[in-house]
Amino acid sequence: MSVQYKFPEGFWWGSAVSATQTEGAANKGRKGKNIWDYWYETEPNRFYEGVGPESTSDFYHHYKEDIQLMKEIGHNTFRLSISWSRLIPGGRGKINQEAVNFYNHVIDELIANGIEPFVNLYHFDMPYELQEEGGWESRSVVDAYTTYARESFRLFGDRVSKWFTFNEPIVPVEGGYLYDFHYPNVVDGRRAVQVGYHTMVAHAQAVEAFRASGVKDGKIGIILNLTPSYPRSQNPADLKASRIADLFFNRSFLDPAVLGEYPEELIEILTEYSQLPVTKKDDKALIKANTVDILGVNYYQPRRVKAKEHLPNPYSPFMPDWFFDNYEMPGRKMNPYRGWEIYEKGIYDIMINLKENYGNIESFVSENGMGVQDEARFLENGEIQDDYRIEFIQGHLKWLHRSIQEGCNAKGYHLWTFMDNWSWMNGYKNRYGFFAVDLETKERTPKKSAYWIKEVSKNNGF
Ligand code: BGP
Repeated sequence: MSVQYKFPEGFWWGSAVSATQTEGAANKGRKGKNIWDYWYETEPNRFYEGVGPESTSDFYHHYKEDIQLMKEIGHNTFRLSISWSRLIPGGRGKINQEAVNFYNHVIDELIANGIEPFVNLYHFDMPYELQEEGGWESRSVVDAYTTYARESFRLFGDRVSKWFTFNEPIVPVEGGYLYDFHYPNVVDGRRAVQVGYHTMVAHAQAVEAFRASGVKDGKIGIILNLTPSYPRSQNPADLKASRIADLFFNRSFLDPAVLGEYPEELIEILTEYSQLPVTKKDDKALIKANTVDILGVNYYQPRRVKAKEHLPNPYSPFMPDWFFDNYEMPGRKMNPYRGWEIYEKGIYDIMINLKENYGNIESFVSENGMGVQDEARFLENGEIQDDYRIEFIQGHLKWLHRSIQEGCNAKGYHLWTFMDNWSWMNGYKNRYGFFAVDLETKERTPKKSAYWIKEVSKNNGF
């Protein structure tokens, strides 16, 4: 078979999951409560079809079977997250030995099957007690997170060498403090800025702890959902709008994580509107000294932006969208089953940007995927015929391939996600997996894309 798009040797093929969305056993194994457990208990109606975080593929009990399936479809890497409230119920204090055993088993099983574990520490799942203490608004929570990170390196760093501090840290800022789709449902730009800033300090402290931990040949990074910001036109007002959206939603984490400093223009805007966060004297040096080794890039869709058409209400709390409006570009290609734009070239633009402006940092696509509503309609002869997903992945891989040919330092591709999973407020609305799961029987069924990716991984291209 001739392979037109051949990837560099050792390319990472795999998929990504998060603890809350996959493990299940939300109240088992001495796990503490996190904000999702709490929010679901108190407001179940806010979750799609009233389905909460207890309802998953139950990776907690099925990990062995799942790791065999990963091996079967050619994964050589797999990203999971540790649940903070499972490892340290309550967020600080005593380590839960049952959790240590569980993660040890998963890590050992992956390695025994030739799959390198990539471990992420925080995927939207604040321990409930720490949220009560103020969550990311509170500096003591930043320190509790650092201890959690240090303990994780100590417990698992002998076998795990790729570590990530946060997945999409901007999302809890947007969801929890700007747009009301994560707990604690605050809508307040000033508090959002503080949360984003403290997350970055927590990240830098974890990187520092990692370097002191002596994990052998280890790399530490962060996973960012980089959403290229494209202006409606080249007129100065549109260009400015897209630059500001980029500052808030990409560069607010990308610059300090990779370059060790915040963009001047972002600081100027926050200064002008009196929105600077509370900081400590040594933070600047801490962030400067603890930049990442590796960057995970999550990419689903671009952001299209135009100049603001209506002036902000001066009495409303500060919001990033004072500065731009989203733009629905006519003729853009849409995912008809999810409502997000599909723009494959975005992945290339991101990689070129990393090459040109971020020292060509080692990176990989840590999430990319196509969510589909009511996917059961594509079931034929017991298999979901997800040709649309194959086409989606292929389209993105072609652009990724091109970026590598042009010298970008991209090392792998992880699909979101391995198996259909519970997705925060969206429950099981959008299906993303290579595998479908029956939530009653827990039976796993490969989709057509699972057979396809198996070939791609085997041939290291397509
Ligand atoms: C990313 C998150 C994942 C997952 C994915 C799909 O932003 O890292 O956790 O939720 O988005 O999102 P959804 O199921 O809402 O379509």
